Amino acid sequence: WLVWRRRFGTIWRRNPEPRVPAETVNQVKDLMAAPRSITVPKKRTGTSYLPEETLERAEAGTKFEKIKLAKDTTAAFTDLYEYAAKIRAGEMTWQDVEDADINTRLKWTGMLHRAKKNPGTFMIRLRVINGIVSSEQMRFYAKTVEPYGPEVGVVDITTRQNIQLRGLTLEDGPAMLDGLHALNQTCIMTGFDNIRNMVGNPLAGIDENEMVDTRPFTNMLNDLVTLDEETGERGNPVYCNLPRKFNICVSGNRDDYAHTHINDIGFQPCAHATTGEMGFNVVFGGYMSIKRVAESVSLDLWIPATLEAARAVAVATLRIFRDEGDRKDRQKARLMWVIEKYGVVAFRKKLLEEPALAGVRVEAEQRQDSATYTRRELVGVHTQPDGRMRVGINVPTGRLSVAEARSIADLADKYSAGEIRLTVEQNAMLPNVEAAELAALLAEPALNGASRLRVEPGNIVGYTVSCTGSQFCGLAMVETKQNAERIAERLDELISVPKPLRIHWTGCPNSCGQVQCADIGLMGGPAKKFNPETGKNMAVPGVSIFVGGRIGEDAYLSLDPYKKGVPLEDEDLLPELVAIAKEHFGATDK
Ligand code: SRM
Ligand code: SF4
Repeated sequence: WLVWRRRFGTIWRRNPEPRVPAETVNQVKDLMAAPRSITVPKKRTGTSYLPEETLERAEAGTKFEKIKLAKDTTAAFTDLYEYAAKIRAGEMTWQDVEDADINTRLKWTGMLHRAKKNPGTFMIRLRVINGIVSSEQMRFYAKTVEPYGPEVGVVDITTRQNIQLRGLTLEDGPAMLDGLHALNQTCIMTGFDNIRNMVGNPLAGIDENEMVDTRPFTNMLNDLVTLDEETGERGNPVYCNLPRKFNICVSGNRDDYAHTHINDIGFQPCAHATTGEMGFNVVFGGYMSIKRVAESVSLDLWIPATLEAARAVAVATLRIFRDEGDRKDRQKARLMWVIEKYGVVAFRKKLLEEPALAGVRVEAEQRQDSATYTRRELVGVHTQPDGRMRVGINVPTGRLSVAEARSIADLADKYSAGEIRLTVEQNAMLPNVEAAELAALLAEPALNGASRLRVEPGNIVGYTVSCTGSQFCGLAMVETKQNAERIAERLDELISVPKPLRIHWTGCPNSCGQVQCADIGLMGGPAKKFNPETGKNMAVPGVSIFVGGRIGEDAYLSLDPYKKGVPLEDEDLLPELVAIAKEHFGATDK
């Protein structure tokens, strides 16, 4: 009895007499009554980082701001597991999940509900840092989507050098997330108001013209977003309540494969004019959207190419963006609008005053080497500085079937020590292929008809890019990937072009397919066509055509459509494309 009482006595006694001396009790009471001078640590959430003024604007903001405030987005990291467990236990279905959770907050776990096109299934947007994937990860993607069948269970390479998996159900989410984490990859904080995949140089480390190896930079930036510095856990609450999406990329050479001109922050490598020290000119505010497409602006700012300096620029910019970005109008909530609110000169001053940049050496923008530079191609076979080969493989419109994903993994294991690289043109590459093994690689059945993968796809098919389109995207006005693949093949039968013809497709004006950057950009939209049966012009799916976008050092965004309302049928579109290819890109009939 005594032993038992010593252990459980205080719990067992119904009315335990106070054991603390009365004097101490009174002291505690006084302390509680006194005005609080000690700050009680708040639970660290996305919202807890917002200053009072930002919080007020968020409270009066869009419905999405209210969703983020009603329940902090950091809750999604545990909600996913709880919902999945309950669904598996038969206690609820996905339809029972609160709308704001399933369609918005779960995006903080990288799971994007395909509510309109495939209700109950999710697209998973990964973080493929610098576009580098291992064969093991590629096999994991294939295994993850396989159960959902060939129509829905596909692996897409995206225009951010990234991967999206399709078909997953909510109850399968935790196993996918845990599996990814076990392979040192994540998908958290990739959708909605988050910082997207860190795009880098697909040739990092194997580049004869490399100025900066982008891999440490993209890794550092990825950690900044996805790791909580205080706890070491996944998900940094500091960036869990941004006003809108945010894009960062790091270029490693003059080719600018990462597209610094259309990212919110773009690091452009450039040596210091007097010392020769390698650094970055940093450009800001580039973006594309339904209402506005803006090229990045220079703030006349150069930093040394150190992780500390690049991190400081990102932290300072994100702090301003998070706290000062628009919360009332999502069309004005991108970084460029904050820059314009201040004006470029004042924004630069503000940025440099940020605590994160204290002690960081910032100089005026350095002038890039003026010698003419020719942008290099990524598709096909190219020799690396060490004599080995990089082999760029075309993945038509970035879509990989389960079998194709496994083929790439097998090829990587056999020829490139298990390494695969992705490009923003939605293609793949095998680096470090031994010259002696090249012939065997090029003779592999997977690259010669056994799958859609090809090393020599020609100047049209190999350079066709396409956004997701209406098959899975609820915002799409037209189907894109299938049209893009077919039109590229048909054009290739009709014409020859002397150099790559970059045709980009995008299903709506959000321009995920970056049509303004393309030689020829096709943006889904309304069109009319004469219908002989009714004798009237009828509404049909169509495209607006953009011509003359450029990428690389000489980047140019083609903002105004060349032609609008072209029906999306081969008999209408093909002649238009042939004519444009002949007039502007030196095409000749085959
Ligand atoms: Fe995008 C929204 C797909 C790159 C601008 N984008 C969407 C959503 C999430 C809409 C939705 O919920 O369905 C699309 C998902 C469809 C799906 O099922 O795949 C979607 N965007 C894509 C991807 C997959 C296109 C592709 O096939 O490659 C790209 C994924 C990149 C990644 O890995 O993270 C993708 N989106 C882009 C880019 C290009 C880029 O980043 O270089 C842009 C223009 C650049 C930019 O953001 O400034 C882009 N996506 C948008 C926008 C317009 C943003 C804005 O400020 O208004 C939306 C709409 C939105 O966010 O409200 C959007
Ligand atoms: Fe969807 Fe439009 Fe983006 Fe294409 S451009 S993926 S249709 S949002």
